[in-house]
Amino acid sequence: MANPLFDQLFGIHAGKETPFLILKGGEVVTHAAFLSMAARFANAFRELGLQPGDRLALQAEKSPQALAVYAAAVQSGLVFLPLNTGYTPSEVSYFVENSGARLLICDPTKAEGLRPVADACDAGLQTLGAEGGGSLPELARGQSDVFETVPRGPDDLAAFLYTSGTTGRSKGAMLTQTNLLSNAQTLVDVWRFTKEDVLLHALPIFHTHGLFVATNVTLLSGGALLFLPKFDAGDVIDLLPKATTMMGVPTFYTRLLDDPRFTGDLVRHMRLFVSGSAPLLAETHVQFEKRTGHRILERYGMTETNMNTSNPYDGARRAGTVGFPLPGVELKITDPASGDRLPDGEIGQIEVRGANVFQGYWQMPEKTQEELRSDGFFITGDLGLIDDQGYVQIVGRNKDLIISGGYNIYPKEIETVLDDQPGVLESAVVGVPHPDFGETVVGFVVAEKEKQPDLDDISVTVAAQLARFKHPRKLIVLPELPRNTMGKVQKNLLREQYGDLFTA
Ligand code: MLC
Ligand code: AMP
Repeated sequence: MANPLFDQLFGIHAGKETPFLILKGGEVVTHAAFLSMAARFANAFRELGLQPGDRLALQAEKSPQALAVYAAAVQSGLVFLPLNTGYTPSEVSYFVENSGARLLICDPTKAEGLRPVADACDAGLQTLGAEGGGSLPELARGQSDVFETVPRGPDDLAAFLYTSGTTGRSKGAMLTQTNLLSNAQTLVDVWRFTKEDVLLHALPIFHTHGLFVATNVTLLSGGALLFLPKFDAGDVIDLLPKATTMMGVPTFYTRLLDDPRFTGDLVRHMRLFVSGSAPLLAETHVQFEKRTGHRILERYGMTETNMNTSNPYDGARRAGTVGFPLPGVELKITDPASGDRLPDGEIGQIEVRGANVFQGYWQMPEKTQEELRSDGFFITGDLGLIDDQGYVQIVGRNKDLIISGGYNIYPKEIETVLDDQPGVLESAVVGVPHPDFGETVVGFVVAEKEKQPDLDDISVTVAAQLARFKHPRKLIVLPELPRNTMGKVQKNLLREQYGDLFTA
């Protein structure tokens, strides 16, 4: 029996001395070297007692080794659970406990803080550093670089990606081999990836965009990644001459446009720029074309579904739209109240169905039922319409979500922390426009009677509990929150009133 995801992404490159990862300093990791590294990790996991189906959580800096942990997890039939490197131990604790992970791999600098987390959850703890050191590589060093791939079926789980929820509790989106593979195959086709492609990869590898879209598409087509540890405009500008394609969140493109070194000449040879994870402003689209002659291709996806729609490779890439449903993806606009399909041109909730759509949220049957219909349509929580030329436009969200620099932030999670602080009666968190991050977080607190909340103390507590990207960039004390007649907080009024805090 086979393991389709491993066989088609990784196995096909066995023994090839072709470049897979090209690092910032020019070092090359060939496909063969990468697969040897992955096999050693897989043998190490076996020695640690991991069994197929076990969850493996990884919170490590981006490196070839961290990517090889993904390959090793797939080869071993484990469920891979990548975690944002910004998460605090208390955030990581939830993911490890909720997923029942058997092993947590973290940066050596975080091991002390995470040891109690792993112990409390009865999980093993190994370390992996940004430069490839740590206890896991040490254990792997003594292992064979041959590993017999564990057989897996198309419906077996390959990954859990946690996505926050409106109730404040993150949900583990269960993704199968087919979910990942079918989407990667579609994207290779529609975006015309080949083994000649060199994709400039500056995204993190703990989210759908950097891990499944950029990496899987490159693996499947046999191309190479220019593998940068993070986005840095200077590094990207230095390396773009060596790339043929690039994928990024809108912040990447606005930061590049802000840099005078980013010129048309630098990228004339490029084949494709893709943007997603957050709305690309029409203005960015226009400026980018003016500067470079290239039209950014915007697409729309989600953790739960991988990619759903894309602007066309040939044909008009229209600013302010996310293009057409991908082959194999059905998309409809429905009335949020009745669930009935709405005619083209009308705004409603976006629902999608296809081999790309996840299996549900880990151990949350009610949440799964609320969002994943029995006929297979997933209610995305995004609001949109299909225009008269069939392009999908996202016009808003039916979920209380902020997207900052491509990271999703659920206000409820921050409100829960703010509400707990001394002197705070209640709070509300909203997203407001931000020139760099697209949106950013603002927190409003109402004081308890005759109390004065200490905003500095609150910031310190927030910092200890939540990842930096979730921290309110401004905290404001209000006498009361605006409410409608039903008593519901009118966040739209807060967004309107404070909408120009960062853009004025
Ligand atoms: C970093 N910071 C952020 C932040 N990223 N704050 C808010 N929002 C973010 N996204 C913090 C840093 O810790 C730092 O804190 C400060 O903000 C500014 O640092 P920076 O150096 O400017 O940050 P930087 O490292 O450059 O990160 C910005 C970024 C990065 C945009 C390059 O966030 C990024 O790579 N985003 C990509 C996210 C992504 O891959 N999303 C895909 C999700 S998948 P301090 O203390 O110094 O002020 C998905 C599905 C789909 O959505 O469709 O793709
Ligand atoms: P995540 O849960 O991190 O996968 O984020 C998914 C959400 O990002 C979607 O539900 C959308 O709200 C948003 N998103 C992704 N791509 C786009 C896009 N091109 N335009 C607007 N929003 C997007």
